[in-house]
Amino acid sequence: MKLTLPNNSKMNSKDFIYGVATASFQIEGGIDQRLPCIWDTFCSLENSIVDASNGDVACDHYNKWSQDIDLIDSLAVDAYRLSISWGRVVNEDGSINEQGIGFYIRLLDRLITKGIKPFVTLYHWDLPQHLEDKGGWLNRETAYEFQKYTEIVIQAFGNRVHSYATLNEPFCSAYLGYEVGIHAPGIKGKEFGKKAAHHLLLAHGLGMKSLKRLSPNTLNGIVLNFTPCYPASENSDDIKAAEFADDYFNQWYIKPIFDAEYPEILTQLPSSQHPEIIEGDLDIISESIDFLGINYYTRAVYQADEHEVFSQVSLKDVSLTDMGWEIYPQGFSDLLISLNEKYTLPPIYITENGAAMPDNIIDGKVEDEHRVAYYQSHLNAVNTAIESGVDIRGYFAWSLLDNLEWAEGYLKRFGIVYVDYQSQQRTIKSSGYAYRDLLNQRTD
Ligand code: IFM
Repeated sequence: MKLTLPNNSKMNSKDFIYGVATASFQIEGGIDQRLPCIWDTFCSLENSIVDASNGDVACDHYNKWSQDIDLIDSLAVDAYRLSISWGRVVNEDGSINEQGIGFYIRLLDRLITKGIKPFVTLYHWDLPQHLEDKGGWLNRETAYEFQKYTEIVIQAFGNRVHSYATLNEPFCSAYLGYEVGIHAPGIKGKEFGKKAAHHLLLAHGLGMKSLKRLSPNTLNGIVLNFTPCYPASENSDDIKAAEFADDYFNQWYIKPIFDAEYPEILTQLPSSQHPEIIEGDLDIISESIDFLGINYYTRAVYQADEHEVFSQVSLKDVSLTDMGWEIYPQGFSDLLISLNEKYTLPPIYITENGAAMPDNIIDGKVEDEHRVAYYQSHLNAVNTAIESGVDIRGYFAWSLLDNLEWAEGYLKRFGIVYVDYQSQQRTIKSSGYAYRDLLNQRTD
């Protein structure tokens, strides 16, 4: 099966950037050369990770980075989105870990030699444990520590980077990590989620200020994930429930950036759940950005709930990925179009999209046609949004490699390249070849 786009699609142009994405903790391993992070600690807790695994080796990218860049190059992509491990580049006393910086500099230099644009994410969830010990994202000071770390990275990397994103998916860090506790650091309590979110957004704003000052020529922004919320029925209570959920899970992270305020539902939340907002915070958070990264995987459907305002409905007879997430490409175009209507957006890059599928390697091949179908329908959805006037400049497949899927361990495979975790052998899947062929057929 091939991936194709309509002849007249802007996505066929070589100006449209295609890439693959990864994150440090999910692929690197090499834990002896960095500080412990909250995910190391979380993985060591009983019953935190489905297969009781950890990031000690992961895809051994720390050692295999050079051949992984050859692999990326062989996929004909324009860009590679990676994240930096904070605890690999900054020591506990705030000094620079030259060995860690050197690792990334070699990697960036190799990408540049190959003509691949580095899209660097500064924070993809691996907070150094010593900062968590001081309160992590519940401690306002962590936002200022992030700014210091950002400045170290910018100065060390010089002009090697094409684009910087401050944070990846602050919703996941805040809600999954500090409210429902299914991600590191595993803290549970409604009173914590929005507090952590505020400090993450503050970190983003402070980081943006440093990026603008010290790295004005890179494309600087943030990556947000969205799971669009649909009502279970036309009933007005269900519609209100879906709107509330949307504000709680999605708009909460974008509205302060573009409108310098939290969604109106803030007033409906008990004061124990309110973040502590100091005067000037929202001005910092709403620092203008050069691009918005959007990650999309699925949608969610909600109904009114007399106890909880909203509850999620599990749909029957719909196609699911191996994560149990509904395959709903229309949610992607609906999302992009609606965000474009609600906010005055800078150019958008789709920084993640992809699917976990139960892949098997047979006779040295992984024929993941379901994943190819997922990519096709979601690329079409991006094209639909572009045709409706949304300014989308790029698309990154999640993920380059099968990797550590957080609390799911290594059981869920998102890669367009299969990883045998015993031998660390990489095998390009059918989806990887289809993606490469799509990119190679671009003409202008
Ligand atoms: O693997 C994750 C990634 O780290 C962040 N976005 C969602 C992906 C799939 O769950």
